[in-house]
Amino acid sequence: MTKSVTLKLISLQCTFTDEIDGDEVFLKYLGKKIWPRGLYSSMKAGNKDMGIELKKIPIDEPLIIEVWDYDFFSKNDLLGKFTMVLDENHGSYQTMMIPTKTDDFASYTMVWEIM
Ligand SMILES: [Ca+2]
Ligand SMILES: [Ca+2]
Repeated sequence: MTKSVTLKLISLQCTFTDEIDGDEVFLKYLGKKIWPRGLYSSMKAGNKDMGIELKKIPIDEPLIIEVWDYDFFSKNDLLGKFTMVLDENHGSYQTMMIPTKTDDFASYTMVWEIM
């Protein structure tokens, strides 16, 4: 039987945005938007609290969360992905986003916890 854990996504930290005037960020897991509740969260350099729980996440494969930028007049951009390797140890972790394009400016880090 596959073991699973509960994950808490604590905050999203932005060091550099993709767009000069800030990004309109939303996160997807398994093709579904998981954050924020609205269309997007406006991000500039700084932190945003997330406070979401993902339950029964299997630990036998990496958890991949996509970081998207909402665009009003063009297709939304996939800025990058968080790839989180899970185990059964409780604790806090930080994961840096792997950008979609290597020449991309955008830099995001997620703080999360295995409960
Ligand atoms: Ca964009
Ligand atoms: Ca945008």
